[in-house]
Amino acid sequence: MERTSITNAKAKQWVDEQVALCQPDAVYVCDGSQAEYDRLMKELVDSGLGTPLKARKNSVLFRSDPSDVARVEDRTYIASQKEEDAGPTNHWINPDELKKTLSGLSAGCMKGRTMYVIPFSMGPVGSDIGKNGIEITDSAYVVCNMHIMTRVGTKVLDLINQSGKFIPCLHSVGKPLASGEKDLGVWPCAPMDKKYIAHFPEERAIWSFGSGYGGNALLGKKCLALRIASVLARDEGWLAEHMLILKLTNPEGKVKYVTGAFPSACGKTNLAMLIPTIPGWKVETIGDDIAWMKFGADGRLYAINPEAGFFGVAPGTNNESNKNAMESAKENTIFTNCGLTEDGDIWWEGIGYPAKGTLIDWKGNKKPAPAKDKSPKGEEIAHANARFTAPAKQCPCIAAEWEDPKGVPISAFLFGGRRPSTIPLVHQSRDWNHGVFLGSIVGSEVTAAVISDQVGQVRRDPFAMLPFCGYNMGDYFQHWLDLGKQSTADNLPKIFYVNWFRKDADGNFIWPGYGDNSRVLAWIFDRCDGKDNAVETEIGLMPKDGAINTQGLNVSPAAVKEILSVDREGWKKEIKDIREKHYPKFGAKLPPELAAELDKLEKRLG
Ligand code: GTP
Ligand code: SPV
Ligand code: MN
Repeated sequence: MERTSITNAKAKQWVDEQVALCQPDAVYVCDGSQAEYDRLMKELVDSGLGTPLKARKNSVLFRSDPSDVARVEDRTYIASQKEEDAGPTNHWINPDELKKTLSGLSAGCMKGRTMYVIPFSMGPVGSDIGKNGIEITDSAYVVCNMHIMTRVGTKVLDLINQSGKFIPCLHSVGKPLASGEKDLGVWPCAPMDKKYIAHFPEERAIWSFGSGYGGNALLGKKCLALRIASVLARDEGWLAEHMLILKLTNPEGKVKYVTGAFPSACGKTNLAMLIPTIPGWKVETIGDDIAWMKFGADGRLYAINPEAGFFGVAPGTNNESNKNAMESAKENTIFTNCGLTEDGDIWWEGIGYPAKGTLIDWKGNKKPAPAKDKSPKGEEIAHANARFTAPAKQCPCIAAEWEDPKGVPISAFLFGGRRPSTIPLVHQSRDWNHGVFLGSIVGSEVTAAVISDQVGQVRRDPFAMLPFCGYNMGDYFQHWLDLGKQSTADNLPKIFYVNWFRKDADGNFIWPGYGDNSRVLAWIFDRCDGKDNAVETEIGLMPKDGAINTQGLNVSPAAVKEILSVDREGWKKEIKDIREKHYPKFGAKLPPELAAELDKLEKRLG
């Protein structure tokens, strides 16, 4: 068994213990090289799990098991010592009990497989702000995805060997093989009631069993960079957030950096890469999903993107909506649960062109190409949560400073979600605490990014962190309020609430979104630049008449007016829902400042 490169006693002991428990046939320590990626990918193709795409250089399509297509929030646990520390929005199990269950499931779980040991860094290797982890997995698919999504390799292992500091992440698909048995092209995973995505916040450890998909299995992403990192951030006075980071340049060449927290599949990747429809403005990408932010010596918050790739939603992505994402996934990309065309390319609903001939859908069945680039519900060629895994460096609009370990100074935080009514296109908080209030009340229609019977229903998703906060959400609100006291109003980012998803009576989106969101970004930029472009309303600051550039916009002035006005009746219902159903969940942990903001809003609305 080759394990020579792990020399640190603590790391070696941890790996040895997992070998004894999981009983793999072989152990392999990853070096992060292209040769390693190519070799593992070839094995995945040879085993029938991956289909190389003739039409796309160095790219492979995977089809998962139909039960293993998205995050599983019902099977995701925060196993803190005390139940109260997981809080009302997380699933809690006693950590000793959960470890017992997981140990039982894991005994011999890697029989017939290779155990891969992946040393990885979230953030630029060796930077002060970065964190190192070791993911142990029995999935070569996970190794290849981790190569793209994180920084993997011997340099990271050297740092771990020197320091002994790493976040242990144990992953198994939970499908051991009998002697001579092979996967034979069938995606390995365990049944739903045996899946566990477990976090031990006090130990800073992660243990994931039974799923091979996305955030359940690529443990650097949601498990480490959000759930565990949010706990570190609380303890150390920083922020780990479900936020895109973009660089915005105005026609005069002035630059501001903006982050945005929207729930899963609500537009972060698209906003991070947008091509403005208003002349002279430019958007470049720093990150599309996660931001880690710390105060600099100047009192401003600096953000880094801990990831190295995009795990982006495929359906709806096309050359009109997000050309930069299409270009990012042009080659060297892993596609999961997309359709396959006769000429060996991927296809999905909303790709921007109809397919020809016969397709193979995400379940592996042959199907005639739909007449348009849409399919009837339930008959999709690509799964609604089909994804591409693409290296960030392939993005044409990646900002030059995207890997700067210092991070970029943030001028504005955006919160948002899919709200068909009530919430206007944009409004700004009156001050920091009001902004924290806005973050705390974010709601959104549940999307296919999670396996749930609530898809399509509006649920509260505070700060877009409902599935990702590793501790009590009431304490998390308090953490945000406390951070606001650590700097001055001038230095703190301004806070905005946006909504691209208002619908008309026929259920059509009123706002065209995508590139036209630049019109809102420009207003936000000017707000941060001290321009007199806002009016005070009951709910906060909103664009003055004419302050949003509507030149060339394909929306009627009446409709623009509607989404830029205060829906008083809608907001009254909103307040009632927050007061009766949302805030009571947090009990004594609800900071009084937020209850006070709710009272003030109600009073202003009269
Ligand atoms: P996660 O990776 O799950 O965290 O998602 P995300 O927040 O990055 O969402 P993404 O940008 O991938 O968008 C998800 C879906 O929303 C895609 O199908 C997009 O086409 C659609 N979408 C994104 N932006 C807009 C918009 O401005 N308007 C409308 N109507 N749809 C949008
Ligand atoms: C999300 O669900 O917010 C994602 C996809 O970004 S996953 O990595 O699967 O969590
Ligand atoms: Mn996400």
